[in-house]
Amino acid sequence: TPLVSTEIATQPDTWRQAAALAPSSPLPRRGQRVAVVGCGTSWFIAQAYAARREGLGHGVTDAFAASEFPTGRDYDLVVAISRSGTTSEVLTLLRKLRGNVPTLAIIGDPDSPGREAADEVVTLPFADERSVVQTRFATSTLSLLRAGLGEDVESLAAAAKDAVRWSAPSALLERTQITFLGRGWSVGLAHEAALKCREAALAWTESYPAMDYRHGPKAISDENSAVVFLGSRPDGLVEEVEATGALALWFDEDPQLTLVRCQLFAVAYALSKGLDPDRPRHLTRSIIL
Ligand code: F1P
Repeated sequence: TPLVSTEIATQPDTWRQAAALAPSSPLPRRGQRVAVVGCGTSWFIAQAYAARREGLGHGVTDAFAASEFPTGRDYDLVVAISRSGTTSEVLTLLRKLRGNVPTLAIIGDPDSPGREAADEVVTLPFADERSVVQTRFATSTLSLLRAGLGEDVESLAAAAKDAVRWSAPSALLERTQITFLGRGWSVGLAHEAALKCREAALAWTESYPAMDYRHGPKAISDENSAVVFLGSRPDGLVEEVEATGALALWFDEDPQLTLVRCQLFAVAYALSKGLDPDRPRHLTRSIIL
């Protein structure tokens, strides 16, 4: 069994543990202007949280790739997400912000330099993975942050039972091009789902806000494609996807659960191609420049 499969399966538990830290953690407070940064998976989780926090009326929340943070903007708090706590762009940004803007780092490895680089730190060592590919650290970070918004992570973890046992249908595994679509806070999760399949299965995947699919991406769609929706699907879009010959898939559930299904799909897709999902080509656990 690949390591990543075990890490995916333990998710409901690591979500609970992460959410339990929320009351005692220095998370963004209602009304604060917040920026959230990260690289790769951590950036996509930042995007999802930013849209969720703002959507729930907790205040202006922006997300940036750590390398592209617009210094000079006025934020009350910058939250950096990094499993390794060693990613260069994240550490460089935190050190640059020191003394100018309060910072909080959410990291997996408590002994990493990320701990000293930020003013405040929350560590989730129980969610850290041995795989290069991130799964439960990402969703556990999101669970911590969602708990900080007053969301019911306990119910979400209980509802994850079906998602963690899901097997991707063979009709999906047979497709060679997969597009993930989201709306609102699930756009970031769609990007993360697409990245998972690129990393684990070296697959051709794309991801967009669902409405934007019509504005160009649709041109590549045919009977070799599949389109997976995370979150609600705009009226008529499923029919439009199916008319191209592509397979359309969606689930009536919290999009964080659909992300778990996408992680499982990425692993199954890798195995079906004879690839080792624990050892993606050209990748390392973190990028240190
Ligand atoms: C960020 C990251 C991962 C990616 C790859 C390289 O790491 O971009 O998301 O999958 O392994 O590193 P981190 O800053 O969260 O440790």
